[in-house]
Amino acid sequence: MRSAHLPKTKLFLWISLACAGSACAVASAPVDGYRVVASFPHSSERYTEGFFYVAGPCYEGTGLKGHPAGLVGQPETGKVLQRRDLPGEYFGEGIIDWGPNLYEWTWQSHVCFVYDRFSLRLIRQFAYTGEGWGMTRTAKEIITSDGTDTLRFRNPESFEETRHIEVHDGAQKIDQLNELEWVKGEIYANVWHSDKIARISPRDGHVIGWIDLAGILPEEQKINAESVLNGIAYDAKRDRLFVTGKQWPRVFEIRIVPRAAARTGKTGH
Ligand SMILES: [Ca+2]
Repeated sequence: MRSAHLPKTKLFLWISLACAGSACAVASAPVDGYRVVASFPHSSERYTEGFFYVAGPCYEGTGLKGHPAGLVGQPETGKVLQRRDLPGEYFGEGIIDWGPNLYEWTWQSHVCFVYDRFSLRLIRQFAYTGEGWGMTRTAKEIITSDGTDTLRFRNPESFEETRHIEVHDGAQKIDQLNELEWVKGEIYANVWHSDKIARISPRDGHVIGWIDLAGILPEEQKINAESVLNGIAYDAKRDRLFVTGKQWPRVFEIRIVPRAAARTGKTGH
């Protein structure tokens, strides 16, 4: 175990960094920091539950009953270009594109809506069991979270589960996995009520590393205790990584850097 060889002071730091909401664990995976390279406006009205970027616009799914919607936005200005409100009884959650379509699922209603991505016209809907939390996709599959340590891979044509993985850092289960993003062959998942993003192997669910985003949004800019990190979007074409949170006033473009570089201001490579 890597931490067994660390001095006591470093071991304490290691344990502290590993505490992510209820998923407090002795981490065996390394912890990186971040550098903000740009930031953009984001409406603090939006209770972000799903977030992704594709060829120009960014897409956002928002929750809270009475305000749930699928939004098409302009990343640089935060301006909403199109929106599709969900009926008031639904709580919107994760969102992805699939070909010409847009999928948006719901927290406890067991309904995934499928829209035409360009007109936001409703095309069909899927039913599923369990809760809906985060959603992302690979070239062939949908990946979903449900607040546990389990990530499910789904057939995009049927929404049926094809396999699942259980996320763990060493022997410790990592649960409360929420918004997701597929980044260069890894699954990024932010852990609910924490500043941590886990980088997860899609093969066996082991945590490859952590990104600690502590301090990215000043505490005084958080509306309440639920105003937490919950949005990861990746622009694969330009290798840009964006994060935001529930009712956060900004979207941050970040670069992952070693923690030492994050503290000293040196970006390194
Ligand atoms: Ca995402």
